Amino acid sequence: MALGVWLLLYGAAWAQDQGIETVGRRTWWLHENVFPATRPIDTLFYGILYLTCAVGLGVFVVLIAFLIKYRHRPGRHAKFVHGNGRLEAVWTLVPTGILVVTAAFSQATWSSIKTQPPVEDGESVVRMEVVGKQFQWFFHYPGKDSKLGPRRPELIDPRSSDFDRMIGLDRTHPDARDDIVSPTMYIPVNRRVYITLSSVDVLHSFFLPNFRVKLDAVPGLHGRLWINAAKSSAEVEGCEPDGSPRPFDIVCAELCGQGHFKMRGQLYAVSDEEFEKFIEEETSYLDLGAEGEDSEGY
Ligand SMILES: [Cu+2]
Repeated sequence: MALGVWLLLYGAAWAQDQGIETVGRRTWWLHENVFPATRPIDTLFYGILYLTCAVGLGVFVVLIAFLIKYRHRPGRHAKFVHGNGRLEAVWTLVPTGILVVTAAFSQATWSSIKTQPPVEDGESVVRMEVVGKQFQWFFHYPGKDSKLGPRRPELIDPRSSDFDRMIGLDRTHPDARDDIVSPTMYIPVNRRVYITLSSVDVLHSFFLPNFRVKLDAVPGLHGRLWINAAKSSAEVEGCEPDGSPRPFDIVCAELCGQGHFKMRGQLYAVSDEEFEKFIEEETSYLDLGAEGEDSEGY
């Protein structure tokens, strides 16, 4: 135990010396939650933590008290007990009740997070795709036509250094012409973001500690999740010495190969203006050609 704690602390100190950013280096506890819909997860976490701590402590106290009270003494004989019906009913019914209440609360929380809220008329939401690849995350935005272009497995080239080829985006399709593929995630604050999640190779798990959101990225399947940042990443994580905002962490939470440990990403939750600026800037790098000019339906 002591050795484990020492290794953990030593490892974290070593990583910071090497300039490797360690996940959660700003806290040893839960990251600040910026996704209001998932606050009940924190309530559940603390509720279960306090409850199990109380039960665990109680068991240890009773155990130690009984060890002392019924220790061996000369002339004392053990008594055979046939059981106690009332006691057995209590220790069966109380935990059952606690489990049923916890399960009901968990179920309600789970469905409220998993059910995607409908988009109201005139509401501006962000739709995007997140693609996992050994050992990097890619963020695919629809661009100005608001349509995500198709990706095709036969176009995937894992050895390419071109983002389009890495995720197999079909640039010949009209919907894909103005699409953006970025290795960094940007989202606007206080706007719902609907994410389609997939993988081009093995199982990954898209984990956003600040949002209490985690979903497996499964090759061949499309996972769906939604998030909403109530605070910008700069408000929570602060700024670098040069004044640029720090991002939220994106972590791969599924052992996906030798480079799993470095499969991290950055999520910048920014103002609407900064988000539009990101889209503008990324769009300006695209070679849209003459046909690109008529995609102004934004
Ligand atoms: Cu991974």
